Amino acid sequence: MPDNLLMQVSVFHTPELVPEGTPDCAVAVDVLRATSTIATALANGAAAVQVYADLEALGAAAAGYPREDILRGGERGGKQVEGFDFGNSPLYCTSERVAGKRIFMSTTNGTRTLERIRHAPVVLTAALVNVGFVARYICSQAFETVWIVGSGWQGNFSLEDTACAGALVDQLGGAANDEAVAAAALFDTWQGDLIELLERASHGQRLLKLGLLDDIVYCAALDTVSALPRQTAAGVLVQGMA
Ligand code: 3SL
Repeated sequence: MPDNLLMQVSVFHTPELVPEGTPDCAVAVDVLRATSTIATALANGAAAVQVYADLEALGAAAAGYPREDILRGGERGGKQVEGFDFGNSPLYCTSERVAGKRIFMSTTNGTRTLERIRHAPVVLTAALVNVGFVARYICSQAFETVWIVGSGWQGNFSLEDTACAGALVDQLGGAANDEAVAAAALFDTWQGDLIELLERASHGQRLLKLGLLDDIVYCAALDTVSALPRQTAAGVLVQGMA
């Protein structure tokens, strides 16, 4: 663990557990699948990903752009929302489909997490696929407080988000709250078999029933996507890597 004594790193398992106050940097995590999809879309050239917890607000914002310039991603309960271009699969976000497009996205839990932390001066998203890139960026800054917020599932803890938070904690060092220590222990235990961990997770089980094993395998891979999703305006994420 790096010797980063000045940084106070806190993990919160769900957006509901985030306290009042504002950290220097807040990181949203939704390994299955919102933040894996955001990282993939931006690494493959999407102009931006705009996130909305509410489908009506998404529709109103998207209506301000020419149809050919945008894609709409909508997921509820793991399934694609009717009338949307895609659900929430990172595998949809190839460069052929997303390069140059502005993506309007709403998902069950991940977009709610981003709404909860949107007032922090620096807002990032992380998934297993890009956790190392996010960690390197945070370590290069002089943040005193970093909050890592899992999305969970409808208010409940999720294994995959906590494991990803633990991967970040391992790489950041600093002083950690109890949840961060537990998250690091979870990641350390499972880092050699992340596919198995995601398959055991309750949301992994839900996705398996929908036939989405390929998404799970993709989301379980460590550091395969070069992306630093960073908020530039409330709910608007762009690629922050040079
Ligand atoms: O809950 C969410 O935000 C989603 O990422 C869930 S799903 O993996 O798309 O089903």
